[in-house]
Amino acid sequence: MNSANDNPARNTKVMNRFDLTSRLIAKLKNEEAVIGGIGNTNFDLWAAGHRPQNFYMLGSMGLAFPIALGVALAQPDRRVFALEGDGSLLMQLGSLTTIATLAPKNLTMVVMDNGIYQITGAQPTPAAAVADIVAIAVASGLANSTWAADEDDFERLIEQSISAAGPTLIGVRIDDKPGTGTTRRDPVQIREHFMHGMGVREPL
Ligand SMILES: Cc1ncc(C[n+]2csc(CCOP(=O)(O)OP(=O)(O)O)c2C)c(N)n1
Repeated sequence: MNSANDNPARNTKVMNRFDLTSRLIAKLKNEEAVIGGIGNTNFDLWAAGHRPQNFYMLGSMGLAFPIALGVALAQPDRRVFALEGDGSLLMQLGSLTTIATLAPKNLTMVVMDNGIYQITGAQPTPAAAVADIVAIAVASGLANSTWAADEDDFERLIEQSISAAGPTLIGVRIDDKPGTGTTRRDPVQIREHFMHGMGVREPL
């Protein structure tokens, strides 16, 4: 019988969202799309260096992976990364089975697991006590799902995902720090910039 102490996530290093996001952004050379989930994941994406290919989700939890799925299906030749908090993903777990079924091989998902709803006051998420998000992803059909042991492992898993035969999910344990920046809260502008970045709008 497994207990919370057997959770493989507990054996991984506690890292930092902004540091990991910056490491990811530093690797991008091919106009890859990056979708940041609500709050801290998109704040740190913004702070890591705004790019026209970044999309910043405002308002609703759990939509980074579904939006990224749509982009990955619409533009199969483009690599798509999605960053989501553990609390947000737990509100939208059905997206994992949908992604496993449609299986776009150009999609890499990163779950930033701090075990809390940091931005609303650090209430514990269910993931903190009992759930193993990577195990949930594997059971949802996403066989290529792994906890990153440390920063080097995270970078290796990101690179590996680019040539993977199917979608990849990477779980990272992170500290309780808030996001580093603040996204400009203008959804229309965010959408237009992103569509331009995806090459589906005339230049602004
Ligand atoms: C559907 C919905 N429920 C609740 C909220 C309020 N809310 C906004 S962000 C957030 C917590 C997000 O937690 P997590 O995804 O784990 O990210 P973290 O804040 O820890 O970085 C909550 C509860 C919301 N925006 N949308």
